[in-house]
Amino acid sequence: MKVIREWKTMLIPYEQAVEELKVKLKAIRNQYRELNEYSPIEFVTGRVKKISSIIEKAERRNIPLDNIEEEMEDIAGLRIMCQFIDDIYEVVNLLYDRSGKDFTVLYEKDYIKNPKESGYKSYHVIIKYPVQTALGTKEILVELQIRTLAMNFWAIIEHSLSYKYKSKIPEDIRERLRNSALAATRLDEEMTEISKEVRNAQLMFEEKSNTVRDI
Ligand code: 0O2
Repeated sequence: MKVIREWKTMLIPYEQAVEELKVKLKAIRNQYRELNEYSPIEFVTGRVKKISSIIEKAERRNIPLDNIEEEMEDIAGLRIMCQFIDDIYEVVNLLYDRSGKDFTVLYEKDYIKNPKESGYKSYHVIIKYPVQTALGTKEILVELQIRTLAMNFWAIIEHSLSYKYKSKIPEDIRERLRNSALAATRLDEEMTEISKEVRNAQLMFEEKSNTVRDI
């Protein structure tokens, strides 16, 4: 059984990984903005799982505490929020393009095409990230959750209700949450349609002004 001090020591490289990845992902967003280009990344957050949550999950998933670093992939987690569903896939491609450089993509879970029973939607990418420590390089697992603002809104509310009801949300509320997940999906789809219309209108406007200039 680990004592608190041992847990804290174990978690140091995880905190470092979260901080470094936040800087790297925010830098990608800023590069787009400096080039005056649309950024598929809206904002990034990150956290290291609380010790109590690690122990609770290890018990629930039957993971021996000695194996958690190999078997629990979300001790370090980052969330990448996007405006539109298409942006999520652009971010995923971006991660694959960088794979083998700063980090290595191990696998993914597409809860957008296959939502969870709760209604949860998000795209999870698990990476292996090398952290430079005083004792040498340590490779740790990091979970990147990529989602739209609407998916994030839903997940935050559902998560806090889950916490309040200690994961036993009453069936009527679960049903309403599933319905609100569908409403969030409709909102995302509608926003995508609107953005396409705006882009088409912009293209038509640019073509028109080019024709006027050519005359
Ligand atoms: P946190 O730190 O409180 O967010 P499991 O955790 O066993 O259900 P698994 O297979 O270990 O799932 O990993 P998975 O499916 O990738 O889920 C891990 C994380 O995804 C969760 O972390 C949540 O952040 C998010 N997630 C998954 N399902 C749901 C859901 O139904 N609702 C919400 N709001 N979030 C979900 P944790 O462990 O909850 O920790």
